[in-house]
Amino acid sequence: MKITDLIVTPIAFDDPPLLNAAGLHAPYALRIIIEIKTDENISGIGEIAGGSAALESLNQAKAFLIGMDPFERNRIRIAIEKGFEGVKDTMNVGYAPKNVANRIYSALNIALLDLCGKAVEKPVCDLIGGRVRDRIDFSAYLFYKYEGAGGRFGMGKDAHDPEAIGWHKFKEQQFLTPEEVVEEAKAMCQEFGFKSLKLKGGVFEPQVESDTVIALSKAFGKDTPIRIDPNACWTLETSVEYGKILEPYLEYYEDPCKGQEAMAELGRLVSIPRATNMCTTSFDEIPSAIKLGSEDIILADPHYWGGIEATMQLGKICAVFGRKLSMHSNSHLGISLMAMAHLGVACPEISYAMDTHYPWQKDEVIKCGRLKFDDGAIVVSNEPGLGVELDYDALERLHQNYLKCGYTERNDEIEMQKVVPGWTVKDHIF
Ligand code: GKR
Ligand code: MG
Repeated sequence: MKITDLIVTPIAFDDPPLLNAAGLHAPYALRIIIEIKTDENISGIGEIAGGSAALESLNQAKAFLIGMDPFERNRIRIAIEKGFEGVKDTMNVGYAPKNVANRIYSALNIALLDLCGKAVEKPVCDLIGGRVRDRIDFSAYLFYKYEGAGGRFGMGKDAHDPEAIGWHKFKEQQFLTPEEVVEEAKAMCQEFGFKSLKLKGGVFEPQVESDTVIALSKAFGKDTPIRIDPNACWTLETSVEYGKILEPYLEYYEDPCKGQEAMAELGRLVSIPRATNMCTTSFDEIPSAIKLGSEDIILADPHYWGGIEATMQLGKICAVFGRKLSMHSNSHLGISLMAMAHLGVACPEISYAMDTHYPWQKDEVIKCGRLKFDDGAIVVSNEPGLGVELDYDALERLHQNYLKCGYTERNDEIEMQKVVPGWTVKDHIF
């Protein structure tokens, strides 16, 4: 079998006004859908974060793929690594891998595994060693949020989708206080069955966010695991102060402060497990992470660590060096959810409910429409590949969204400045 084409399609889908340490989500989230085609009429699909650098690099990657056998994933990876050697990733977020090759190969690896699975009629989890479980739990990803639906309905009181029902209607409300976040958590858990909670912090004064964690714990009880992620905008001192307060409530403390040194020092002063998707984000950073002791849990992500197979290897490395493994996420659709789920059922080292932004989205790009959570988990079937197919009409609609929406990069800081003039990430330190 030979690869004949790589089709790269940028898309934009509705994203509600969620708040984080970098600012505010724009009304549209950007992703790129790829499809690798072969001379045997079998193709594989993948999905990664959007932006012009990734778009350009994926289009360049085509040259390294054409004519290759999709089963030769190691050769393809080496060709991509050589082809993009030294090219820095310009993605505008702190947790992005430092080089383009890693992110581009991540997307290709997911699509190649989907393709190979479809060719041999096996699910992706079987190609990476086989499943160790049939279902993988996800956690409720809670955000402080302005009122509105995102997309063409935008933000604010008049920005509601008249057709939204159930959870989608509820999620258009504002969630800004501890009490409102408890309501959000209850509604999300009721709809999807999640049993763990993650609060995206780094938005308000730490006292408000600490009160929110405590309110969640009171509402859900001590047996519900809770995490907070201020995305490194708390100083070490603040992280220690609130770490001590939150010790009895947290399952893990995700990136409160910035950098491996500060996270290591935090570990000496506070006894909650520390997790990261910011200070240790690639294999290159593991030696210093181990030397310093900067985290207890690495939040893996097959979109950043070099794909599904590389993330399996990360699991083994984590086990050797006494790290645990959980999962990071970004605004995404069903192809990514299934890539994460196949990894989740196959990787023995993943021992926490994984993050997903999926409940915040409404659009889909796959034929079966929105994927369903079964009591908080995704059940991985024996369907070949990732088990999902591209819906070309939906792809075209979301591509048109991309062309019309006027966004080509994610920039939460600029979005926030539209609401709070002069707001900067640099000054947003607690
Ligand atoms: O979507 O606002 C967001 C998150 O803050 C995302 O950008 C982060 O990558 O989910 C993330 C995390 O740091 O865990
Ligand atoms: Mg995080």
